[in-house]
Amino acid sequence: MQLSQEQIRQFRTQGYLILDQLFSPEEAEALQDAFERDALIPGEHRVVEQDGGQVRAVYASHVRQPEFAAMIRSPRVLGPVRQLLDGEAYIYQFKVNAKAAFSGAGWSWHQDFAAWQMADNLQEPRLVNVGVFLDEVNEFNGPVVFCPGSHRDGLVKKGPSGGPAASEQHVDPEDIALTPADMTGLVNRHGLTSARGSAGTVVLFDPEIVHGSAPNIGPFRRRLLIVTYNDVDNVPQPLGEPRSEYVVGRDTAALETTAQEIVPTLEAVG
Ligand code: HL5
Ligand code: SIN
Ligand code: MN
Repeated sequence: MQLSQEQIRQFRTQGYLILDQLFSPEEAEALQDAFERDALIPGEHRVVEQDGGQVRAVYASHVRQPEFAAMIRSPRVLGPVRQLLDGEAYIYQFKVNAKAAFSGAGWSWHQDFAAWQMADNLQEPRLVNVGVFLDEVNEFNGPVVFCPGSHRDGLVKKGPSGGPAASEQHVDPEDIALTPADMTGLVNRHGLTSARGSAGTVVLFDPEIVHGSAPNIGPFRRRLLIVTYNDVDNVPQPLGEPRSEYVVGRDTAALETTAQEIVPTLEAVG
């Protein structure tokens, strides 16, 4: 699978690109089931909401669940990722942000690369985020909102801040949040748009695009998988101890595509 020149142009100018139903409803369902299984496994990689109740995010499911291992190596994903990176890719980060119905909290306005420059001393924004909608994303369940084209301005707050992150497990966007003053100028220049679609839809987005999302006040949960691919020539050079492997991948070898299906075929099962 390859992106057209027009799709590449759209990604470069807008900072995001929606691939409607890149995965089938059956594949989305298999990924939902894999997530439900994985979310039961306790550990540091599982982040709960501030009130201690529901699961907010689960990291690194691709090393535990075969459906995710197949998904991240799918030619449908790796093809476009390699095109956009113009190089070979490995997994920098894998997470599912699970916004529970009626209660899932929002994510502050931020730029991903600001976190990775600060926490991992990552040199270049040569990454691609692939957001996979495990559930339908609509206007009620807290879609990701983008400030389209904002990635072309680079980082709003330049240079590594070096400050310690407030969250211990991962850098929460709250720790690097853009201020209302930052956002006013950005929104005046670029406007806002949200990424919505049915389960199985994919949104590719730039590591420097300004984004955030509102709490889920609706009756529909919103499980959003985000896998971040990094260029193999851009491995982070942490100044101190590297962050835990569940949050920043250490297998920096170029990923190969797989023929493995997300939904196992009958022959494979039998
Ligand atoms: N949680 C990520 C990390 O690397 C950073 C955020 O959306 C990505 C800002 O700890
Ligand atoms: C993020 O940027 O990691 C959070 C976006 C979201 O899940 O709404
Ligand atoms: Mn983000």
